[in-house]
Amino acid sequence: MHRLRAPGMGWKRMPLFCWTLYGTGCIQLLATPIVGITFLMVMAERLLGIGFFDPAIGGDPILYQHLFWIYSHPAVYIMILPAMGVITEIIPTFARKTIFGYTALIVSSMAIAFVGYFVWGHHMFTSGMSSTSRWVFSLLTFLVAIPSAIKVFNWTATMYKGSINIQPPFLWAIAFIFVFMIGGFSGLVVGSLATDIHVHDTAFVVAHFHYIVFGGTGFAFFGALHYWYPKMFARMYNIRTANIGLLIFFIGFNLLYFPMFYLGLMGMPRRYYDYIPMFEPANFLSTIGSWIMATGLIIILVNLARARKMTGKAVDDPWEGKTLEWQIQSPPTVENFETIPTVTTGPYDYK
Ligand SMILES: [Cu+2]
Repeated sequence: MHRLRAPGMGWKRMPLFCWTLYGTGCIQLLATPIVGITFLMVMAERLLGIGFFDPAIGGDPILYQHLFWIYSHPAVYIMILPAMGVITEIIPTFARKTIFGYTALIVSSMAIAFVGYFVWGHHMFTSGMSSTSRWVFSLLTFLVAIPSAIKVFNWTATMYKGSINIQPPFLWAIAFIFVFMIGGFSGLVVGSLATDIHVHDTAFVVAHFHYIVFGGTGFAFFGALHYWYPKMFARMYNIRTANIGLLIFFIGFNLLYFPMFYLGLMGMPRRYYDYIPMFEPANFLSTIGSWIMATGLIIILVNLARARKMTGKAVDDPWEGKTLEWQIQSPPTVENFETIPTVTTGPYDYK
């Protein structure tokens, strides 16, 4: 991005998906070495007997937990930032409107990447930390919710008074916003000191995690697949089947994971396959949900796989997207462009 932008493609003309990848790149560069160093420490402990984490040889297991989460909280943003980028591409295309708050979306991506380094302690409220560090981590966790909320606001504002073209990628984006917000709100519950003590290590956390990482990244992944599929393969899938698959998947997803919020609040611990009789009805619903979700997933994947074999080429720009990839033929040729394009407008110039 620093060296290979096309002529005319200023920083403020880059598609926002690229900006989220830029933020992701920063996290990967700075956070991944931490887990690498941690593994080196584990090796030094096991092979050379240097006591880092094992109390028997003078180490501290809580130190391992700190190092793990200093990497692993930013790692969640490695998963969710590109997903947010995908949604930011899909919504203006199908609302036929310029993105609302382009700069705010860049700043929020970079803010998520930055603040994400300072909240790891929220995974360790019950591990034994000083009360001061606990409330500081809780406060910082609330701060990281702000840029995500800015994104949701801007996506909604982009759709406002747009001429909405309801197609599978757009429906995936709407479904993303719905499940991501449930994930986000439940994140406030686990990010607050008092309530986290109650739900820590319960099914509530499992529900929250899946609403963010599967409901967020997973939904955006399928949205992206349906958005760029005609570009990748020059074939169009069956729109109706794609919508039915999404609907079934969405119902199954919520039936699978929503009961876990209830189970966790009632005290069912995570990581156990067995449970007391009072937890049976909700677990039963969850199981049914998983079958419905799998059915939806099969419909979606079969529909996409079948589209590969369909005859008749999809048009190069079926959604009338404005970003550069839609200006070239489908599937893109080697090196994408025959001549280097000159960019004269912003990525979402609909009006
Ligand atoms: Cu975290």
